This record gives sequence, structure tokens and C-alpha cells, in this order.
Amino acid sequence: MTNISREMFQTYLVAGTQNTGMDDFLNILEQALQAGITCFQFREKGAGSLQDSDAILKYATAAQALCRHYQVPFIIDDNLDLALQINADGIHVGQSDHPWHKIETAKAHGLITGLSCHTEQELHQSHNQPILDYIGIGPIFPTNSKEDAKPALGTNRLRFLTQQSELPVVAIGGINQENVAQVAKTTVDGVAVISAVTHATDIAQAVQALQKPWHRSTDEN
Ligand code: 3NM
Repeated sequence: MTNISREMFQTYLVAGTQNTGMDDFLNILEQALQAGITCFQFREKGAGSLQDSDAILKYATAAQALCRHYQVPFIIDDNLDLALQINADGIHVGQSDHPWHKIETAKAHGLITGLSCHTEQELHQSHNQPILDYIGIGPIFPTNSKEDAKPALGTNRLRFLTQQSELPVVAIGGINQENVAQVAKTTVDGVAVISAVTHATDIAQAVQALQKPWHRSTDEN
């Protein structure tokens, strides 16, 4: 079982081959791991994603091996069967993914469990749920990476929701080098990104820029 710390959510990369192209997926992941991402979620979903289960298994297994090498937790989006089959470190589910059944089963197998929340009500439903390990809140800003994304919450709303969560919170949606400092000020534990890393021309620089607000506050303490 993987130990959970708040630091684990600081620079959380989410990606599937639909974000990178099949040829570049593992290369981009390895560059991000080398640059110091603290968590990775394999999210093979949406337009252009792989549909063939053998192909999905192949990429998931290869990504998991890389994450193990860099000792970074490997989380799978939504696909509980795959997570159990390859013994992933955790699963992340959305509100429309029949979350509680999956979270219960995953927890019974010792996996890290994460749930996406967009509203106060969804957040309150997750309160006092010992089987849940962290919350994702989003989208904070408009995003092109999720077709069915909800309206952007903005950082004031993010701060309000984060203050009500006892669980670690990771913010997601439209976060990039330019706005990460603003997000970090809300007391979230970290940021999850797709395009800010997968579409970066310099991946190491992108990861470091996303980490900067947290490193700066550590330096100042
Ligand atoms: N979930 P980018 S937004 C996977 O609101 C995902 O729960 C979201 O991609 C949510 O960093 C999102 O490129 C896409 O905006 C994040």
C-alpha cells in the first residue's frame, strides 16, 4: 500500500495517449517524472483515446513501470478493473462514474481513492468518508482537455470549497504556469494538469514552473 501525504498532490500530471499521441506518450511521461511530478494519473478518455483493451493495458503497464522507477504513485482514472488487474496505486473517479461503489471496492484492495467534486453538495457527501483519500476540485479555469467540463469555478470559489475539506485537495482545469501562483494561494495541496505539461515545448521547465509557488513558500518558512 502506498503512503499518502499532502505533498503527493503537489504536481499531479494527468494524461493519456489522446493528449500526447501514442508515439510520444511514454517519452513525455518520463520527462515529467524526471522533472519531479509527484503523482501521475493514467486517463485514457475522450476523443482520440484508445478503445482496444489490449492497447490500453500495454500503455498502462508501461506507464506504471516508469512511475515505479521514479517512485511516483500511479493512479488510474475511472477504470477500476484495469487498476485491480495491474495493481495500480490508486483510482480517481468522477461524479458520473458510479463513484461510491468503485471507491469502496478500490479501498477494500488497499488502493488510494480520489473523487472529483464541483459543488459544495458533492463535497459534503464526501465528508466523513474514511474510504476516500483526496478530492479533485475543478475546473478552476476553462479547459480544452475535457469535453464535458463544467463551468469554471474561479479561485475564490476554489478557496471557499478547499476550506471546507479535511481531505487533501488538488485543483484541476485550465491551470498553467501563468495562473498557478493564484491557485496555490487558495491553500490547495497541489495542481493537476494535462495540457500545461503535455503541450509544453520544454517539459522540465513547465513542471518546475508549476512547482514554484510551493517551493517558494517552503523556502520562506
Ligand atoms: N477534469 P487541462 S478538468 C481531467 O473539472 C479534467 O474535474 C476536470 O486539463 C474537472 O489541465 C480536466 O489541460 C482537464 O485544463 C484538465
